[in-house]
Amino acid sequence: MAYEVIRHQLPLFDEEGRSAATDDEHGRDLHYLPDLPEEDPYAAGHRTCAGCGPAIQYRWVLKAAGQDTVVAGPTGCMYVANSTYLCTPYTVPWAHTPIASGGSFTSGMAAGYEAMIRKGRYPGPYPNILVMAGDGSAADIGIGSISGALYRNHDALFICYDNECYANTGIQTSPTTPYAGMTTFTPFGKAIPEGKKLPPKNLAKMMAEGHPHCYVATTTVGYPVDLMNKTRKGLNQVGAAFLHCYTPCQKGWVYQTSMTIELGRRVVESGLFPVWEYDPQERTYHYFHPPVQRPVTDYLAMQGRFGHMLPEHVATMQVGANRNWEAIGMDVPKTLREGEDPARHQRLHDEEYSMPLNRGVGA
Ligand SMILES: Cc1ncc(C[n+]2csc(CCOP(=O)(O)OP(=O)(O)O)c2C)c(N)n1
Ligand code: SF4
Ligand SMILES: [Mg+2]
Repeated sequence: MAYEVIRHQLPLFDEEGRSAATDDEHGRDLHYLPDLPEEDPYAAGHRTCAGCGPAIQYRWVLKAAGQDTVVAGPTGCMYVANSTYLCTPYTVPWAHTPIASGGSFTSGMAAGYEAMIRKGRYPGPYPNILVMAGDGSAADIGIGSISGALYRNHDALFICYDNECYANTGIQTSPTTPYAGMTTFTPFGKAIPEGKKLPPKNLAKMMAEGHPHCYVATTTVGYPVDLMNKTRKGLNQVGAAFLHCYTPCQKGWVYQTSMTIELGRRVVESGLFPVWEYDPQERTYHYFHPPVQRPVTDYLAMQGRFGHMLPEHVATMQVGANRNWEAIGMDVPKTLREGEDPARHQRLHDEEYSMPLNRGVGA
């Protein structure tokens, strides 16, 4: 006899007033998160850097998922810094996987739970099953195993926490490192003054276009309610879902540790990381149109990894951002179009955006 597989349906959070700071009854500032769940499956006590974007993402994703959750984590900062011997921040079951096998390991977990529930060997309900893989894993070394899991439509949520580098091994370039982003493998110099020459891999669009039956979305740590709701939508989907989350790495990007959330908003407001959702039923994309449109310099100037950029590199970056604005159906304001001209940035470079000497990656 086969038993029925009962699945959770997690309610969505209210998005109203998410930009308003509120105090709860205890006087703690919950900042635009009025519904923040008290439960913390990713508790304090890990060893990530101060201001670590991936750690913030882990905390919010697991708050959204709740206690009936099992988590996998391929090798990367969020494995190493969270699994010190005899110490763990997780209050839910967690397992490490090799960097290449986040997708296959997680699909095995999903298939195993389904089989055990059907055979009456696990009482259910079907738990929330998710994996959070770095960009080196999800966009590069382990992309095949995640694509396979999405294609086979295992009932789990596959998340890429994207800090745009191989952080754990010393800030090397990954496929999502942006154009001109300095890493230890893309230093700038006379031969290659921009540092990184290639544009980033469009991971989320690859996943949506390549697996049209899956729920796919992008988000950033700048929009906590959006991140938590997309986590819940991905888990509620019966079948595979993929979430690509922008998560700043203060060590690799060289910025003030308090600016992680601000960067998560500015990258969207400067057109460099479009936030969207792909609906597999309608087969359509829903794009978020931010209320503010900024020049890319508002974003670049906050980070030491871009401190070497010359006017022509900034102009190239603005060209990419402007094409993104057009792709998501927004007008490109005149000032942003003017930013496609390197001569405009020479003045900004001389007068407004002279940054302190770059201290180097990891300093
Ligand atoms: C097959 C394989 N190649 C290389 C490594 C070495 N390695 C361990 S962690 C890591 C960086 C992973 O980068 P990412 O997935 O982006 O996670 P992050 O460290 O940035 O959090 C690498 C290359 C490995 N563990 N396995
Ligand atoms: S190096 Fe970057 S990703 Fe790794 S723990 Fe530090 S801030 Fe987080
Ligand atoms: Mg990474």
